[in-house]
Amino acid sequence: MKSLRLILGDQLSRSISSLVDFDSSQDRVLMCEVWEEATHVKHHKKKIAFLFSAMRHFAKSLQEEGLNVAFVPLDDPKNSGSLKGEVKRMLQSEKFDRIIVTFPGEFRVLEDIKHWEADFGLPIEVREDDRFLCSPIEFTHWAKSRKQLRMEYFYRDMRKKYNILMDGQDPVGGQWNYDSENRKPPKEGLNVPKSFVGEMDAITQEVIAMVAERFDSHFGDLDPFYFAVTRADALEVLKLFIEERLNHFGDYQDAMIQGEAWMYHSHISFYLNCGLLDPLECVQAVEIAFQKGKAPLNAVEGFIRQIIGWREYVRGIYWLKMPEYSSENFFEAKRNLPPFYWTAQTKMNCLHQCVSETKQNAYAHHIQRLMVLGNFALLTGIDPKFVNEWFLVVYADAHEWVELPNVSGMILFADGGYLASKPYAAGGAYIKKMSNYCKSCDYKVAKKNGPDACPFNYLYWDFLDRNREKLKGNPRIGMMYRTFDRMSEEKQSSIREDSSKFLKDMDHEVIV
Ligand code: FAD
Ligand code: DLZ
Ligand code: SF4
Repeated sequence: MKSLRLILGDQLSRSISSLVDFDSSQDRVLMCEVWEEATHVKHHKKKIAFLFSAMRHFAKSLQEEGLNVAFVPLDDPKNSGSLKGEVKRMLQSEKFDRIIVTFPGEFRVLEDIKHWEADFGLPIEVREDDRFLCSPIEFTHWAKSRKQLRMEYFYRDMRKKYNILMDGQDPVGGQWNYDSENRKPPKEGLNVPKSFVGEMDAITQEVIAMVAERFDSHFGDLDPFYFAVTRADALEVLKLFIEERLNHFGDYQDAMIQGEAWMYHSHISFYLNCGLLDPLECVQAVEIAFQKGKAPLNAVEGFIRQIIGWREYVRGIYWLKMPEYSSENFFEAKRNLPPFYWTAQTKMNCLHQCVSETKQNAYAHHIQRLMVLGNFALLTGIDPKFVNEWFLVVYADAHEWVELPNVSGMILFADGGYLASKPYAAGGAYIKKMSNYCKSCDYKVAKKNGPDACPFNYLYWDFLDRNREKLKGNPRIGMMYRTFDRMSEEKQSSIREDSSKFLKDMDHEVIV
């Protein structure tokens, strides 16, 4: 059976299920750079350049191996602009018996593919994406047997299933989770290692020039470009992480330092999500480092939890809850996204730093996304639709299956508590503790009210106050309401007035 095997931009793995049983005597691979995928949201320039360059390198490596690959570059004059259009063009030029594709990373794309069989009159085989450690069906079974979903229990099952950091039936070290050891504030004089800088070969240079020209109106800087775009370089990023950063990953997982965009994180999400790295190989490499005594348990367990726990858990929720999940809005938040999410022009130094780094790197680490950028969107009641779009645009690792649950579930609590047990809302004290941003801020983090008080401080209480009806039954928030209710009336009025003025200014695009 002659098969057309479509490889999408986030399926750059040699072991991808759509390439298994490839028949070199007649099959063809189709890969295409298409306008629709690059612009259905206006992705960060660096993200487009990264994915296009990685796609071109992957296609080249398949060709060098002898596979018959049709690669359609964006600037091919015949490029129809859509995945479906390119499959159609291929079918018009050559006869195939079936189309094979691996389960895509986005509901929108899956829905489109489902119609192809009827539209093209050809069988289409959608194969499972076995790069993930838990299939959507397995996750659905797991979820159905529970009243409440919690990542921690899912994670423990994954540890057991894949025998990772296990000592028989027990977790290595006697504890499943070492999170309480992973919240050290940044100390003075930390010497954060330099991050990976990939070599820009002719392919990458050509892609960058094209992106500069065709996607000029998109957000973000193209220079400097440092991403790995081949599997060999992505493996080098992983190796450097294990050798130079893993040791401190646990301790400083939540820490933020001005000017240190990369901290002790691994920076492998881009490569995991487009297929250049395999999650299990990363986890096993880190486990081996632990067994050789090269890294402490709190770092190793914390890292492994992110990958076999959070990463798989959010994907499970995405496929379980789509399409309704994309329109959840528990707090009925309606506010527009303030312009400083694009311009970085704000007096709040933490937000200024995080947006500036995002613009430059198409990367921010987890706590910047969660406790600064996300926390602000939650407290100020920005419509989840706009917040999701922003997060999908700006990060080079952003694909809807992972972005949407993190934004709607983890930061905005838009699903009413399906993914997380309480909103991750916090005042300025948390940012002060975990960063040095407040030292260079126009606002004073120690002040609770007044024009120079840290806005996070009053916005936090105002958020709780505004959403009392929706949150009062949450046992994890009850204590905060008791604290608010003990405040004097005068203090409560100041919180409401400061918040109202701040939000009004923000809505009128006054620089806040
Ligand atoms: P590390 O801190 O080194 O962690 C190791 C790996 O664990 C990551 O590479 C990633 O694959 C995985 N991981 C860690 N946390 C999560 C998580 N919450 N969900 C899924 N995987 C996780 N991650 C994405 O890959 N794409 C996104 O679009 C994305 N959007 C996010 C939006 C918000 C609002 C938040 C709070 C988090 C988001 N994350 C997303 C999760 C996390 O912030 C990134 O995976 C991480 O910052 C990537 O950097 P790193 O590779 O250095 O991660
Ligand atoms: C993110 C992205 C971009 C920017 N461009 C393409 C592209 O031109 N061709 C392609 O096959 N994939 C691209 N991707 C990744 C897709 O969005 C991803 O393949 C779908 O979301 C399906 O998972
Ligand atoms: Fe951010 Fe408030 Fe600190 Fe300024 S004072 S950096 S706004 S937390």
